[in-house]
Amino acid sequence: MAFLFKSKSKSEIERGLHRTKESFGEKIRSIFTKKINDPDFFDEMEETLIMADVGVETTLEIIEHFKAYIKDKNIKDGEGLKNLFKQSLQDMIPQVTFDYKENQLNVLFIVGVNGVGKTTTIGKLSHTLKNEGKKVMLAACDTFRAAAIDQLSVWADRAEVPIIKQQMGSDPGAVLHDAIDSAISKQIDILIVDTAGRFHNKANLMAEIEKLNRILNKKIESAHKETLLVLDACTGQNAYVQAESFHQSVQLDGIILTKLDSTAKGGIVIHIAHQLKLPVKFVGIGERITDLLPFNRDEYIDSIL
Ligand SMILES: Nc1nc2c(ncn2[C@@H]2O[C@H](COP(=O)(O)OP(=O)(O)OP(=O)(O)O)[C@@H](O)[C@H]2O)c(=O)[nH]1
Ligand SMILES: [Mg+2]
Repeated sequence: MAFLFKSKSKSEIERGLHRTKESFGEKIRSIFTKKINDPDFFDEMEETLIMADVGVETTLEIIEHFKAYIKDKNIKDGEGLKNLFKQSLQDMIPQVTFDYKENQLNVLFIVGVNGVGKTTTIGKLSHTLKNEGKKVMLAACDTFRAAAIDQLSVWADRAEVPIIKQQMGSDPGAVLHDAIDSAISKQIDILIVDTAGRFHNKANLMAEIEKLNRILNKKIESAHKETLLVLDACTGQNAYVQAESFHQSVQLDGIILTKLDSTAKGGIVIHIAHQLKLPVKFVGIGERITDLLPFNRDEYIDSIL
């Protein structure tokens, strides 16, 4: 395993999370000006976490955890208390890095419902990976709309990476077939596959993703594959429902959470990571090609607290 993405500076992380920091963070920080024997302390904490999309179940677990730490350490206020809360949050979120394998083809399937930011994220990923010296190729497997292929081509141009595509309506499986052949012959490090977000219905969408997975497994056994679900952080609890539903049908390896710059409810990160045991691997913090960060649990928690 190699950690590819260089850590971004603190100011970039804070820029991306400024809305969450200002609303969720401010409320949380103000709770810690109180002592735990204040009758409102835990009620306010519960309300603040739920309002920030942490989810009821996860919120109650965090508070229970926090109370156990308090009892154990016998700390009742100040920085020490805040640190125990920080620890309670850390316990809820797995810390992961992007799992990249050297000297072999890595394939990233980017899945998610329409409009969440799949294509944009692929553009950002390509740019970053290419800048880190990797050979990247794109596969336009969203053949459902002509605009989807055109949009991915624009991102391929911007990131200066090759793209394998066919006409609208062609079989996504055939595109993947071509892309794998081309990736192998060009010794590509990372093939990123764009998939359709809209389909006739959900069952068809899942079946299509499974079909692409089968094609990959059949064609090349040695490729390292990851299926990453893209979710729009602005959709809050609905993003959680999407994650749950995809996770039941397709084996997911992680989440990319986009549009964190546009929401004050960044608590959804904690909810998804904890309840589905799915790591958030990247976060989108804007529409520019550089607006993608590797998700870092501790930086995330620090920027809130
Ligand atoms: N503010 C903000 N906007 C984003 C981010 N990521 C994507 N977007 C915007 O979200 C919109 C949809 O992005 P797309 O990449 O087209 O989404 P998609 O999932 O490929 O959509 P379909 O192909 O229709 O399924 C675009 O306007 C993007 O600019 C982000 O991190 N922050
Ligand atoms: Mg798209």
